[in-house]
Amino acid sequence: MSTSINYEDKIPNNVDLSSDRRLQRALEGWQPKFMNWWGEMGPALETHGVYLRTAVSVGRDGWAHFDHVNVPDYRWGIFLAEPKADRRIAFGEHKGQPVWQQVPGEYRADLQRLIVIQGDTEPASVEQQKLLGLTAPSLYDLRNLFQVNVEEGRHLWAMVYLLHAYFGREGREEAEALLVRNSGSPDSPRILGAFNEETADWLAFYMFTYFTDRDGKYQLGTLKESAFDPLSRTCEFMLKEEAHHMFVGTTGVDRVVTRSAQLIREHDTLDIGKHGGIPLDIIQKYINFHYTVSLDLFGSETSTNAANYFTAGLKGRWMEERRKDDHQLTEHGIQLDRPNADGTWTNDELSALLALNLDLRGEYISDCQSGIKRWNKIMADAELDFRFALPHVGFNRHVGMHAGFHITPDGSIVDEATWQKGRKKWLPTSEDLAFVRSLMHPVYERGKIASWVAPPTNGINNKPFDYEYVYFH
Ligand code: BYC
Ligand code: FE
Ligand code: FE
Repeated sequence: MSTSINYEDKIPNNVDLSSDRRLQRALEGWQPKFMNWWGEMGPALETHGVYLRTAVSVGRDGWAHFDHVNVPDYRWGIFLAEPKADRRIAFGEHKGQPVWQQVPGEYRADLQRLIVIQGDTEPASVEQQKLLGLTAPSLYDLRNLFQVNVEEGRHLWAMVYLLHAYFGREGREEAEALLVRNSGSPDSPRILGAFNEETADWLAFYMFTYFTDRDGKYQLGTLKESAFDPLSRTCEFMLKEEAHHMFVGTTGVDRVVTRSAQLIREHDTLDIGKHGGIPLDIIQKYINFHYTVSLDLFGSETSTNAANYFTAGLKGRWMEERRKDDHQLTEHGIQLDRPNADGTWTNDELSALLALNLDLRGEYISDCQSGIKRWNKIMADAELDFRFALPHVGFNRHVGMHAGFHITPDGSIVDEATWQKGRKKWLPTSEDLAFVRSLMHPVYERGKIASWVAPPTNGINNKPFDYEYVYFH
């Protein structure tokens, strides 16, 4: 298997695609369907070249090449990280055995399901972000949006490659279905909840790339541990691309918070809406919303699915190889607070094997906490008393043991009436959303920026902020 990327083929790849004519033909048959989907469901704004990075190798340094490209001409392809010599299964009942280059018959259905769920999220996010190009706050931001979009499109390619190469006819059918389901469609929605929500404005986009792409990072991290080596290598390279998506989210929220702080200082009021800024309480409500719909993506706290995936070697834990235990989890326990109908909490002890979704969610939550710390440092540096916080893990949940309970951001179990009254303080109201949307006007002059967000401290690839990241003619 060669690791340098072949751009001569119709489908760029580093998997020696031309040596397997059947597979190549099948994927070349899917390619025009992907292009049709991109044309219909991809970015609504037409441009004449965006400063994008394209993968040129999968190695550690210098994998990306930057240039202006016409977005539909982006070279979507199939890139797997380099194979590791003598890689062994790191966990579960096959621990210590060589990893698999083919799908074992008994795990076919489970692996296919994991790949389909992962694959479904990628085009979903492109669909959710379709209209954002019409209101970008700067050329720099517009470029970042398109970068994220083309890479999510490539992540779809990554999963479709696995489906075509290893899952036969059923895999090809699933690959077609990935282009048929659509975000928010009443008849054939995307599989996971968060991917049917709207990403209606740029604050939502930054929150999505902070909180929801971060779920992607953690899920891909567990699939990278997989005994099915092609999946592992695929996810490893996707994680490299993913880092930029989260950078867009982290620095995006930083810049909104920075701008709001400036306006508060300048006008000596928290009520900065009339000065073109986003009030801090609205930012907090967006955090509450995007964080909690992303928590739902981790599934139930106890999951026999997750336990079976682990035991079989299909999906590991975050940083599996660095964990200091038996990697089989036959006897460990884990503590968990469970809500009760009478408004109290009960502390339960669970088997660690059943609680793997909870384990991953815990890693994710501590990572999210680092964003809160950054944004509060911006508050402190501006000498403002306001502090952001992550709401309680049970707040606004629709999946898992908190679903069906009304839990406030500070973790009290309350009745329906109290919930309904508090809701408008905790989650974005239709007025909040309309207000944020009213600030969204495109700013497409070089070096200019919208009123509600600070410019970035650095440009992309050492270019300045006022670089012409996007051509319009
Ligand atoms: N919505 O046993 P449980 C990304 C279902 S993001 C709707 O707890 P499990 C990206 C579940 O299917 C990363 N249904 O579930 C980010 C099951 O149904 P059945 C995406 C849900 O399997 C930004 C039932 O409830 N990757 O890459 O342990 C931009 C019982 O649940 C939901 C993955 O998720 C939900 N939220 O865990 C672009 C990795 N949650 O079987 C891209 C692959 C659960 O009873 N997926 N259900 O009919 C998985 O590992 C697991 O399937 C999940 C769920 C973690 C999602
Ligand atoms: Fe992705
Ligand atoms: Fe992403």
